[in-house]
Amino acid sequence: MKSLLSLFASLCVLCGQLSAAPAKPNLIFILSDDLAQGDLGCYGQKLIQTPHLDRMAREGTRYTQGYCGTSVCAPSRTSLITGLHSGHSPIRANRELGTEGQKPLPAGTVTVAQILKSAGYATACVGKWGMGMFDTTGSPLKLGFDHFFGYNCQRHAHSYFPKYLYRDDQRFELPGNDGNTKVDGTGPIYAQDLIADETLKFVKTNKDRPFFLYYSITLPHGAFHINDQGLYKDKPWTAQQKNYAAMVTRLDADVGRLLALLKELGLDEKTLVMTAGDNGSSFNPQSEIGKLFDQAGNGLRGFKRGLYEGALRQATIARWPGTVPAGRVSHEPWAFWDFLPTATELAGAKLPAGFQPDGFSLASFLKGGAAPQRDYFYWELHEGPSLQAVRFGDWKAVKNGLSAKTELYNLQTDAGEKTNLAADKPELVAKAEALFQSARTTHPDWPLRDRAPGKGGRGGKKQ
Ligand SMILES: [Ca+2]
Repeated sequence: MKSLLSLFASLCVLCGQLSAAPAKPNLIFILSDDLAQGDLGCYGQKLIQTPHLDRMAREGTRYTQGYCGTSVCAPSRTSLITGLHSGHSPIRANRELGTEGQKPLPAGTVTVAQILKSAGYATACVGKWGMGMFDTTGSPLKLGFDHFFGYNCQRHAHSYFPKYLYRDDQRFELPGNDGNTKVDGTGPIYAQDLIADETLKFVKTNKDRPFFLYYSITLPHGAFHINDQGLYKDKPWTAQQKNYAAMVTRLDADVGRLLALLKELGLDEKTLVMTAGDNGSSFNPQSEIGKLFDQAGNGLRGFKRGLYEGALRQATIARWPGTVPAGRVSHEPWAFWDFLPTATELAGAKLPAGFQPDGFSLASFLKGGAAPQRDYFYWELHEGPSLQAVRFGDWKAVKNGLSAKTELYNLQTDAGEKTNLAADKPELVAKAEALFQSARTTHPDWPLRDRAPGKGGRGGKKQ
């Protein structure tokens, strides 16, 4: 009997191995700057064409409650890379340094790239970095990336016709580009052409070994520069509206090129591709672009630099043929700080001793299982008044400044966060306020404030 059981156990192990996803799958995370759910056809957009991302959603799983790290660039990206939510992360707002670069990730920061590199992965960041110049502790080349290509600095990335980019830490010139970061930027070289080509080159070069590509595409963030308005040039829209639509369609096309290459190289079933925006829509619904395209979509409240759902829920899709279920739409929540533990598990890697991410591995969830259970999600942001938000179960609490009253919403019945139930649910407000204290570590750079120092209002740089 014992031997029969052991034979059965061995067969189960064998079956498991045969049906299992490949060991050390390639991992690609495509992070689009300021892309919102409402930009994509698969989330309801009618005017902007996104056929490749829509197909990716049909061939994979689309998530309606995938949350970003927090709702501006640098701290949101820090959560993605470090596995820490913004109550524990070293970067909790955009902070500009000098003429180029942002406040760097400190020495000793653990990153998903380091973990994957230690597991034998080739690693690259292509696009925009924004977490420290090359001569600082926050250089991508010191934090696990073998290769970097693109813009180091967020402000530099506002120009799509920059005067230069970086290959690793070496600057190279783009002659003839005007580097204008406002409007009407122009020049012979559209940076995204080079960035898209570099992603394809990296995949081709590393097709025979495991790789991690952090494709940090700068579109469709402003300035709204495009070298071809394409489908939209004859629309009865403003130039800015045409440019924005063309930028979204352009990033979609470049995702399509990458997916086509994976297929061509026979890598489809060996590669998990995930996409997201780094924060929700950057547009007030009454703005020129927001009014026409309704990026917040789905009736969600708020946008970039706030902590309502329209700022936090991302256009998140995962595709991995044969492993991630096709055509699934999941409404279960997860967040950027889950990516590091997910990648660690999928790669068969180990977390560094003593390092505890805030996130949970989504490996089973991605493959069709349930999302990990957790006590809460937490966000904070220090662009102006210190904002805090927490979600536990269906309840979401938001506090828009140190002295602000805590608001409470039931996301199950009120995803648009229209009805503040704080007065009716004092016990839940008390729970939220306890989490506003316990979910974060104090940090000298990020004290909770009603106003940013030296600012008259919301303050903070816009990225
Ligand atoms: Ca952004």
